[in-house]
Amino acid sequence: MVQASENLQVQPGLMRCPRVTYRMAAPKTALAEPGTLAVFGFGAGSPDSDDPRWLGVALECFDAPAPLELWQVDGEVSCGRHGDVRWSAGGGWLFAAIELNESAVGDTQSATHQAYTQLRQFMSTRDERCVLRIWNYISDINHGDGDAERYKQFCDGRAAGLGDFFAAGFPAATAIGHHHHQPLLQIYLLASVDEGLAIENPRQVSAWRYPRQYGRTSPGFARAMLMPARDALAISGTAAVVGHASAHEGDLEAQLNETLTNLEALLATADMPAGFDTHSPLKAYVRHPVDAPRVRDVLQQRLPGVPVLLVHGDVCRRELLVEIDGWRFA
Ligand code: 3EB
Repeated sequence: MVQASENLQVQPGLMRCPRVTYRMAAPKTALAEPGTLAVFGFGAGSPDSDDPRWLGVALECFDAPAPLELWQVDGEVSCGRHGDVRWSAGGGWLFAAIELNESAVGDTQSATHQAYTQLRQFMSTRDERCVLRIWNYISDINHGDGDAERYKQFCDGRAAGLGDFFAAGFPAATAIGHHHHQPLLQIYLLASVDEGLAIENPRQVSAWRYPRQYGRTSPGFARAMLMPARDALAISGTAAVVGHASAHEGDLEAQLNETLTNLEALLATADMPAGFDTHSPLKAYVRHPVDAPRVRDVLQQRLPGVPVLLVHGDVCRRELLVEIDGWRFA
C-alpha cells in the first residue's frame, strides 16, 4: 500500500531551475564555485575572462560598480566551444552564447541569420533540446526607418536562421539595443532536457500575431516560460504594450505602471504568487540615461527589496522608454 507520506516524497524527476542571482564578486571566484553554469558582467568596465561560461554583456549598468549575474545548477558543469558558440552544461541544463561583430559578417540581417544558424546547429548536437529562454542584444536597434529599421532586419535574420527550430513553440525572449562602440550582436540562451510551458499575456496580442505594421516578420517569442519543474517563471522583455499597441507615448511613469501591470498579469496567468520578492532578479532596460533615477525610485517603491539591475538599453519600438524582464521563483 502506498502511504500518503511516500506520495509526498515522490519527486517529479524534473531538474530544478538554475538559481539566478546578482552578486558583487570577481568572475574568477564566481566561476570557481561548484555548479556555476554562466556568469555575466555588464558594461565596458566589467572584468574579462576566457572561460566559455563568461559573457561580458554590452549594456552599461547605471549602478557602479555593477554586480555580476550568476546562473548556478545542481551537478557538475562541463563547458566548451563549438564554432563561434560557447557553451556549458550541467544538471540537465545548457547555456549557449554567441557574439558576432556585424562589421565582420556584413549587415544585421546576415549576422543574425548566421548567429541563429550556428546556435541551431550546435543545439542539434545536444540532449538539452528545449530552448526555454533567449536574450538578444543588438547595436543601434532603432536605426533605419520602417522595414529597414535594424530591429526589423534582426527579426528577418532570426526567423531565417531558426528555420523550423521553434515549430513546437517559441521560447521566452528579450531583444534590446545596446550602445557599445562596436556593432556587436550578442545572443545567449538557456535550454533544458525537459520542456517548459509557454505563457501568454491575456492583456497582449501574442508577438507572433502582431499585425504587419510592426514588420515583415513577426517576432517569435513567448511572453514568459514556466520552467519544467514549475519552480520558476522566466519573464520575457515586457513593456507598455497593450493589445499590440504601445501605450502612453512620452510618459515614462505611465509606461512603467503599465509594464508592472503586464508583469502581474503574467504571474497570474502562470499561477505564480503575486508580486516579486528578494529572490526574483529583474532587469530594467532604460532608453534615456536621464530617466534612470526616476525608474530606480519608482521600482524601489513598487517592488521593495527586489533585486533590479538597471541598465542602459533601447526597447525595440522607439516610443517605448523602459522594459523589464527577469525571473519569478516559486
Ligand atoms: C514587445 O512587447 C516588446 O523580438 O524577441 C520584447 C521581448 C520585445 C522580445 C523579441 C521583442 C522581443 O513587443 C518587444
